[in-house]
Amino acid sequence: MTGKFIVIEGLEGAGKTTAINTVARILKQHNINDLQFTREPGGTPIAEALRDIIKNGIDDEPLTDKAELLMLYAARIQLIDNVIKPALKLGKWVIGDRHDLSTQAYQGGGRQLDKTFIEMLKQQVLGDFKPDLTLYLDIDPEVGLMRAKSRGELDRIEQQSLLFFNRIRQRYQEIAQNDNTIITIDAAQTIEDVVRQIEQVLATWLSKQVSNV
Ligand code: Z5A
Repeated sequence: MTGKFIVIEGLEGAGKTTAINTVARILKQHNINDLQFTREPGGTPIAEALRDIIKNGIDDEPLTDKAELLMLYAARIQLIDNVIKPALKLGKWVIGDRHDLSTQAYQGGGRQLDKTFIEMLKQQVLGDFKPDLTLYLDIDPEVGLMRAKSRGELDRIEQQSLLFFNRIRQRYQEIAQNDNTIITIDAAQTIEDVVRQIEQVLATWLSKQVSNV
């Protein structure tokens, strides 16, 4: 099998860290050991510098929604061209903590940036590149934010209103319903049940990949 790109998505506090560890463990059980982990925004020195600006801003200068969007795509293409595509070419499997679906949900749904503008940018920057599988961890924002808060200070994006996060969730759900490469996981379950659901979903998906070879 050649390398595949699997992405974990969801609101803050959805449990992406546990999901990433679960996916890695299952892949290893299937003798897929050559793994590359990525996170977005970030994952290269330039993309990490952009992540810092996106998450924390600089001084009191307001970061406009469009500038945020452009920085996200700049960081993404640095990561795709310099890390993800070379890894896939070498036959590695890439496990991504967020990818373009986050932009559709946060900047499209949350910030309500123009859909056509985002689509045009996506097409120009990413072309046909997309994950082979996305696991979307669906969580009520109130529950997710409570979990995230228990870890400490909230960043620039986490300080937005609940309405903002409800719009993000709605956009995630709409896109997931219409894309069969996205599988929704109920992240409100106990960690043990989330892990079990991911194990089942991934085992089924992997068996289909093997039979497609
Ligand atoms: N962003 C964007 O706007 N547009 C984009 O295109 C991209 C990103 C790519 C990245 O920040 C920010 O950038 C993010 C979206 C935006 N901002 N916000 N807000 P980040 O990487 O720092 O944050 P994150 O991706 O949201 O990560 P997170 O907050 O760490 O979420 P998580 O990884 O899902 O959380 P976790 O660490 O796995 O779990 C949180 C806690 O909950 C932890 O203590 C767990 O033990 C607990 N937990 C997890 N699952 C459960 C269950 N099932 N029950 C009970 N407790 C649980």
